[in-house]
Amino acid sequence: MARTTLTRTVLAAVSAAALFALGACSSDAGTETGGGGETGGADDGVITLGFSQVGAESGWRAANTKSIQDTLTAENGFDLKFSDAQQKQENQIQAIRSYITQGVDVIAFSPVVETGWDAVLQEAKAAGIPVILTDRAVDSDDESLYESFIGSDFVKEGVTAGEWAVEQYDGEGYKAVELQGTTGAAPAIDRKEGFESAIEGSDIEIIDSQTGNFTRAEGKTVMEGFLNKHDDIDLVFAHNDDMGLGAIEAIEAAGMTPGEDIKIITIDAVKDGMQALADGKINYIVECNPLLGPDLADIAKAVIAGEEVEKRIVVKDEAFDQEAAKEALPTREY
Ligand code: GZL
Ligand code: ZN
Repeated sequence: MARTTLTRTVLAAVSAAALFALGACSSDAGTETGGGGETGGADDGVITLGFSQVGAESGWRAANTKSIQDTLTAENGFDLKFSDAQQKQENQIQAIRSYITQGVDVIAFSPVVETGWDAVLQEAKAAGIPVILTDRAVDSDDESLYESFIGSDFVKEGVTAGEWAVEQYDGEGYKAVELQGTTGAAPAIDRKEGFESAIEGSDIEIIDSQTGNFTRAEGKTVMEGFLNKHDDIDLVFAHNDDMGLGAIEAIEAAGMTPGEDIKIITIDAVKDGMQALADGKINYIVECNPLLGPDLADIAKAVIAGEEVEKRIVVKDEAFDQEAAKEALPTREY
């Protein structure tokens, strides 16, 4: 089981690669600006892009950062300015303001939480600097504040996780605990919503739920708390692999066998999570593809060239059980 359609990212990457090939030769020529000149910005054919990253909180984030830094390179026509906000919204707002002051051609960022962005995005709009959202969404009424949002459907990820749990465990009176992602973050809000909707009508009951802030350390601490409070936990639903890996440590420290005594379902499908799945310590992982660099480069070039871009690009995700993880591990990119 567990293979769904190819990711849209792959298709976008192909078109982006073709675009790069064109872009590279034209910037090598150093003469034509590929149309970037007349629409403002990137006059020398180089797109200066300011990126504000959430932080370095998880394996997913590291893979996402690598994809962006490996793709938005000088030879691909970019001058990338990159900042890490240590998961603090005020640091992201500060970084975006500094990119506005520097007069970059494009601003891109992954909003750590959904709300509180309208003011700084209005400032970018007033400065005539287009904004692209990657990974996480903002809850803003004014869609003119950004050109495009490239990211997975987090509600669908939660539904996929919940549907598998129902398929496997319904009818056994399972008691579940939930390790939530960062409070207020789109993936945390939406994965919770999706999972809860999928288990409705089943006899799986969520008896406790708390944020582990998407980190392994906090996932472990919260799971230790759950184990002290409850002696009837059958299932852990963790909003990302890293918190699931922390839960494994807590479960083993309590003398129990993860994946057997307590089942675990997580989301991301990064290497460490897939290894634990293949080793039988996790039971199911829904992928959240972090390789957003090619889509971002593709959209940034189109925006600078004054082309229409899709407002919402949904990155396709797969899902893996233990058998599928053993098959996929040898060739996984992240
Ligand atoms: C999801 C991303 C989440 C990952 C976590 O697109 O925002 O943040 O699921 C990461 O691993 O910390
Ligand atoms: Zn929302």
